[in-house]
Amino acid sequence: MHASEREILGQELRWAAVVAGIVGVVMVAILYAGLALRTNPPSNLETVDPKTLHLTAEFSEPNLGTRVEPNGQVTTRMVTAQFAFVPRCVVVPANRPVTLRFATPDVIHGILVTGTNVNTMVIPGFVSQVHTVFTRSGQLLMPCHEYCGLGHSQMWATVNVVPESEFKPDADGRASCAP
Ligand SMILES: [Cu+2]
Repeated sequence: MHASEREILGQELRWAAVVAGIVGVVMVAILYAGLALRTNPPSNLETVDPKTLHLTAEFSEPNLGTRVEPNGQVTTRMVTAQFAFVPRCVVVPANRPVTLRFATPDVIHGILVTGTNVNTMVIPGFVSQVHTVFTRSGQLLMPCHEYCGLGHSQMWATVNVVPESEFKPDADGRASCAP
């Protein structure tokens, strides 16, 4: 038995309506996530003004790089910008908790450290924070993995993981890569 042209057309229109409904639900979910929940890094909800972050506070140039806080906590701060990391190399101790903090003055970047579980987006307006322990020492590559413009492929930094015995912060608690 053959379906008539009219019956086929009716079935096609019903399926088109189902597909349009699915697309509509997905669009509503995207708009809700973008507008009501806001976009933020997965780690924490800490805001920073991208226009002034390099001028005064935590992410000003003298504060960048690795620093051992008075309580012994190791914190590494970097600015991720088009198209470089500042500083380009950071030194961290192996087998010790390290907190990495990133901020960007321009567009969305992403960072990962090869061979580790460090992987986060860096979104303008937010501080991205990662806690980790680097278990093997050596020079690890840290590329930008979120396309950020024409110089994206040139955007990478080095994480120099050194054994605890070679990690020697200065009197202010700062440690930097050897010149
Ligand atoms: Cu980038």
